[in-house]
Amino acid sequence: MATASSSTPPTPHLPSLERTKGPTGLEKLVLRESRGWSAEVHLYGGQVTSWKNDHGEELLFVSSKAIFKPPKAIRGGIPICFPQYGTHGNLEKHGFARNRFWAIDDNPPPFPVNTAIKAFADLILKPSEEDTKIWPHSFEFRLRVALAPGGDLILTSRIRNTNIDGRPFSFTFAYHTCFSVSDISEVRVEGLETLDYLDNLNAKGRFTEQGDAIVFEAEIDKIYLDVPSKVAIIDHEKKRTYVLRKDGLPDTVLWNPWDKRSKIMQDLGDEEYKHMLCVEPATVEKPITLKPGEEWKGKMELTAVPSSYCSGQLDPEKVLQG
Ligand code: TA6
Repeated sequence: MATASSSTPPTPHLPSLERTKGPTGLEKLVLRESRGWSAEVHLYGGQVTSWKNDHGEELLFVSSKAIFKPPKAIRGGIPICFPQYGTHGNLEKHGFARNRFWAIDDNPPPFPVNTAIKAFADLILKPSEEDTKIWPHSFEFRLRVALAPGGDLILTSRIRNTNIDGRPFSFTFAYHTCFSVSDISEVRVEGLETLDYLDNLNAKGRFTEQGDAIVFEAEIDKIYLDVPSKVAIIDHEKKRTYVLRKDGLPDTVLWNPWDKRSKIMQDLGDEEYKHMLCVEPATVEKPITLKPGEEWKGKMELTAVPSSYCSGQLDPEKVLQG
């Protein structure tokens, strides 16, 4: 069982970490912090599928048509794209980590200690023999999912090359984070202005973003490059701002399939694109290369705050500089 301190349970009845099963029998871990925030992570895909605030409101988008059954990856939440992001390589799209069963890591190597965090889970993925036929490398992928006091959701990935034949390997990676939004046409994203991006809808060509915050009026599938560590997603209608901080992940993908593509996706409702936005810290343009024994770390931290939004201006004190 993953470790979590239970000396001060968050409520008289609910433990800070619980192992349970979803409706289709897939195992998941439920994390709870003392003020009532919670998160869920499925062992299938090592995928976070829920993050709720202290009012019980879901902050991540998971499709009502999501298929919780292998080999399909779960549509929504935070799929892990590894060892390949998207179609940037010869492997299946987004690699195989998102449709493998991860194990609970009972004995993770030391982690920088934050004693305030009581609710966390450690998962591990090692390649099967079948996997090494697809990608001929040995690795240990450790994922820690933590719920900080106050509700921040923190994902830390540690990937180690365990090849014994001296060979390095290279990979690309993304936290394919799907946020729940009230109405995509009421959302804007700040922190990506003027950056270069690769446009998946335009033969992966390289372009430069305009100076304004990004708003959504059509399908978007862009990989922003060398993105500063903080991006804000402002949901006007919901009066909620998500702040995404990242470390070790230079790029950030923005994706919304819009109406036409939604209609051809089996596991997404026709109108659901209106209520989702994927903002995905990633390393795509420059793959990570690890020699045997080397480890890479990539971290994402999500905060959801009531928007202090006034006359079209995000309060910079509270969000991008906070
Ligand atoms: O990250 C954006 C993206 O690569 C898009 O191109 C889009 O197709 C999406 O991921 C979902 O991919 P999937 O394989 O889950 O259907």
